[in-house]
Amino acid sequence: MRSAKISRQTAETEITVEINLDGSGSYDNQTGVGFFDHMLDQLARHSLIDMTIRAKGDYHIDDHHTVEDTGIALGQALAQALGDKKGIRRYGECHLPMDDAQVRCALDLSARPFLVWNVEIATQKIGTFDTELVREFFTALAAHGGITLHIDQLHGFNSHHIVEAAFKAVARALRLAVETDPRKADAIPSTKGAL
Ligand SMILES: [Mn+2]
Repeated sequence: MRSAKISRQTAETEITVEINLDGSGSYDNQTGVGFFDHMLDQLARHSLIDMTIRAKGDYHIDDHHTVEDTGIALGQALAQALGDKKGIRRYGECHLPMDDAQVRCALDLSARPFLVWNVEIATQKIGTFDTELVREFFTALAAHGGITLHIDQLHGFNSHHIVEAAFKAVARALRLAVETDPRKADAIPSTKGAL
């Protein structure tokens, strides 16, 4: 089983992330930020990566550090669980519709972190959640997971739908990318021989 556990503590947050890439999409995510938990649950469910996350942060300031640092820890866990990346498909993509919203994700588990973010979220808040934190999360995930991550919104007007479609699109793309390619299960998917 390709799994990892990361514990990360700073003056701002205390986070534990446990994942299993070869799971069934079970999840138990408690970050103290309700809408964010809902999104992390989507990420697990639709990637089929088992995910248990516990986070405590400096909520008296705002949710920024908690969301960003969870992205860092989850990225580190992904990189660790992937190891040398032998046998994986490496690339994944998905066009994901959710009612009015459609979001496309294309990603490469390249070890070359890069986020392309063409998403305009209609409102500043979803409930009490600051929508600008979605980009912060994916920036941290790409940087620490070593992911070339492209997220493009094709359309949509409802903020909840747009953000949820983004998380689900990334989840489905991630599922493809981390899965084993049965035609080449014994090799690292790069002409360089390393990723
Ligand atoms: Mn929802």
